[in-house]
Amino acid sequence: MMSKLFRAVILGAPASGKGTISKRIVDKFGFDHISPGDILRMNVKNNTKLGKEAKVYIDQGKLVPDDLIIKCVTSRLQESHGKSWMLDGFPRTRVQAERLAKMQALDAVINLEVPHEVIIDRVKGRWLHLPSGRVYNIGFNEPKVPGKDDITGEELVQRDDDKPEIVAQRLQVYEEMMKPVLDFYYEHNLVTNFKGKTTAEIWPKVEQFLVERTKALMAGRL
Ligand code: G5P
Ligand code: MG
Repeated sequence: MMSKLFRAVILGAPASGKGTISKRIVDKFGFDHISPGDILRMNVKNNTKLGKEAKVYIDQGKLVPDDLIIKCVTSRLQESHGKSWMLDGFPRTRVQAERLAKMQALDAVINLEVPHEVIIDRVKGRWLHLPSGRVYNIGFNEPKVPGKDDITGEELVQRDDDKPEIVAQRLQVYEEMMKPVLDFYYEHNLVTNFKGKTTAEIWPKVEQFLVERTKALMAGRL
């Protein structure tokens, strides 16, 4: 375990591989992985008040309102107290980025750049274990038993918002909303871009980057 804490966000279009890369970061570096999308989906499944409110937006491929998501992330960050963490898919608006900056200084912003045509192809084969957020894909990281999670053996599901028309809407929202967020982080000199068509191409670069950054943090150079 690291004695100094590392805090990062991982950004990228829908299905760019944030969850997949995050899982590898957790395995290699032991960071706490905080995915507001996963938290929202569990709330939808459990039909909570938050889930009922969020579902309306998620099903249309729209962002849930800032206040709702900020409240959700703030309370999850408190649980992460004392651990290095990475936030997956947050912030998605400038307001979210500014609120996060008030709560916590970041050490890195990892931005995944994957072409849209690759994304549209990928979501068709995505399968998800809802309680853990583990993702699979037909032809890439397939489950050992079709339709079942490797660890628990529980059912895998497909996401309602992975329908082609909703994915198109999510990509459009992403393009509109992310520019101000990235500009905010460029102003703070925090962004590192990782470009590629596959996780095999992107992951070694992210891994190398984090090895160097965490070393720099331990040496007091960050
Ligand atoms: P989410 O849950 O944050 P998105 O849209 O940002 O959703 P998503 O869809 O979860 O992102 P991802 O995590 O970037 O995608 O990608 P992934 O799941 O790891 O990989 C996609 C698929 O590709 C998987 O099946 C994986 O196995 C496969 N794959 C990975 N690498 C490869 C490869 O190399 N080759 C192949 N063939 N396949 C590969 O947000 C959902 C909704 O929640 C709300 C919004 O409504 C949002 O639409 N929300 C927020 N609203 C407001 N503010 C926020 N901050 C919000 N966060 C969530
Ligand atoms: Mg995800």
